[in-house]
Amino acid sequence: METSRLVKTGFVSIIGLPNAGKSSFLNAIIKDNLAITSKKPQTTRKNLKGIYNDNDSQIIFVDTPGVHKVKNKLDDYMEKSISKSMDNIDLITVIVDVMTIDNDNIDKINDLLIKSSAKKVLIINKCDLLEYNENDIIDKVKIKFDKRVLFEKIFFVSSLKKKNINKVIEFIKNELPEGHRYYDEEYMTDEPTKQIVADIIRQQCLYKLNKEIPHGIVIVVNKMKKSKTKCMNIDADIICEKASHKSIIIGKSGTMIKNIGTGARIAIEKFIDCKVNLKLNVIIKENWRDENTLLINYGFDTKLI
Ligand SMILES: Nc1nc2c(ncn2[C@@H]2O[C@H](COP(=O)(O)OP(=O)(O)OP(=O)(O)O)[C@@H](O)[C@H]2O)c(=O)[nH]1
Ligand SMILES: [Mg+2]
Repeated sequence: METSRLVKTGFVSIIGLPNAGKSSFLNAIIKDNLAITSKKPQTTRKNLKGIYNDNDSQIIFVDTPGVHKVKNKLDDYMEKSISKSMDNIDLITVIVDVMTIDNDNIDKINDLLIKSSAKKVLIINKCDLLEYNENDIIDKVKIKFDKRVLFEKIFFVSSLKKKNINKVIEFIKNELPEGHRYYDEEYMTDEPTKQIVADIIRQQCLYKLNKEIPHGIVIVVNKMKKSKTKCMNIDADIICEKASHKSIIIGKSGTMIKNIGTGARIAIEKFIDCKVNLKLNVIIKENWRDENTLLINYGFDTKLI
């Protein structure tokens, strides 16, 4: 593909409540497993760019954390990330979960949308989960949004089954201005591989650990180095908040940490297409979600959003 030619290009933010399927929507567009997803809310903690390329467009999608109540400084970082994703943006996609829309509280999303002059598209997600009548759903959804929030278009989508994703892309493309590509075409994200690896390990923690434990976990990848045999040696810390959490993460005779390690190793190998040797250490840092210095060390620096 030629890079100097003018194409349709721009930035598109993906916002919504936790668990609505924002990261799954990004993955459906870019690549399975670029963004981690899970059944647990607050899976995404940082904005993540996914770069869509084809012959006549480059669309930079920005996946964001779910809009939720701020209880600590990490939540505050997440909230600021959502607002930042809407600065200088060409279009906002708002994702709602068709299964929960009746009970969802979207006041905060309304506040964010009212403030933004960007074009807006509503994505009703998880449509594979029920038989539906489009007009009934649109009526239900419309009463949730403030009258000042106007959507250019509403789509019924299944991110999991990739239903109607192409229609969304085609629509967005037509809404974007012409310009030069912002990124080389081989890039699907500007996120460092180390951060994606850290997220893959955290995804295994979200899958395998219960209750509040995964929410208090952060992963730091200390080392990622290819050996002479072309195996990637990765050394990472699983940081948790309490001694009791550490024992659960390690598990009886180390079974849980082994389980997390195996799942993470397989997923990392798939992502980087290379054999992996993964070493995990469990470390306790009480209250890290409220400590500025620790948050900065772990990559949650509000100045860098
Ligand atoms: N059946 C079905 N499940 C979906 C669909 N999209 C997402 N999910 C599931 O919904 C859950 C949440 O998906 P995520 O993509 O992690 O949601 P999110 O909005 O990014 O969540 P946060 O990062 O926590 O804000 C996961 O278990 C997904 O597999 C869909 O189209 N159909
Ligand atoms: Mg997410």
